[in-house]
Amino acid sequence: MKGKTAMTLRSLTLLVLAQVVAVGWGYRESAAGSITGRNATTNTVVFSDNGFEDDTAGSPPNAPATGSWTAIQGIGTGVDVATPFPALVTNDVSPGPNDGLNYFIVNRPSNNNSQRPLLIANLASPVTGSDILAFSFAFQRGTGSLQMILADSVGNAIANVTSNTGAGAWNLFNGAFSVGGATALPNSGSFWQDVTLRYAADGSLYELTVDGQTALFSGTPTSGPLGRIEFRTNGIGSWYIDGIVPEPSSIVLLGLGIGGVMLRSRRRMS
Ligand SMILES: [Ca+2]
Ligand SMILES: [Ca+2]
Repeated sequence: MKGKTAMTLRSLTLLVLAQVVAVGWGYRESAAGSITGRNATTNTVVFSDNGFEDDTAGSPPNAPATGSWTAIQGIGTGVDVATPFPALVTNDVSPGPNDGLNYFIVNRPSNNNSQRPLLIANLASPVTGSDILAFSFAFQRGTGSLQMILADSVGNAIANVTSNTGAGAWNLFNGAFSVGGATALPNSGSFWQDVTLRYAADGSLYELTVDGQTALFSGTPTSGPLGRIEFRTNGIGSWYIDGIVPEPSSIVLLGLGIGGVMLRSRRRMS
């Protein structure tokens, strides 16, 4: 009996390990790093890009799986063509991607608005009423500063998230830039960060999570239908966005969970 129990335990251990490997492997295969917008209330994906993996380096982004991209090389009056085009898919080894081979670089070469690039993630359908938008991406600030504007579908600003250079760099503002300010969220120009903005269209929620730390907006958020996210530049310099990598810890936990369920059902059977 003891021998049989030991053997069962050994085979179960192998089974659990196989599950961890199989589930981990399958998860990476099926869910590459992604930039994702989700209506968290209705559990509907409203934007999804695989982190530019099927794109051509040196070109503007191609169509994402859900929603659309708009890449513009200059905003404001006097829009002209900057050389090189300052918002492009890249596979440069420095600083390198967060996931896969490709990522996106936004470079503002001068303070002239004609060289102020703009990348817009247009949601497939607006998030309205009390529904919550959860928008996730990987970000590296590099030498630049980000102005991430949550707007309605035609660009009226509802919220502004900025990541400037220096300490206390992640700031939360309302649409008019009149309320809000610095958070204690971690920031660095030299590594990728996982960023999630969660915002309720009725203004009842406005929070930013960076590498697992969450900051709440300090004022009363602006309300309005959420239609797009504009990734703008503030000052001169480059920053980068890419897909978020699924966490290995959650993959292992998923594997262990399935192994545990099988262990329990085996015990019931014996
Ligand atoms: Ca990528
Ligand atoms: Ca693509």
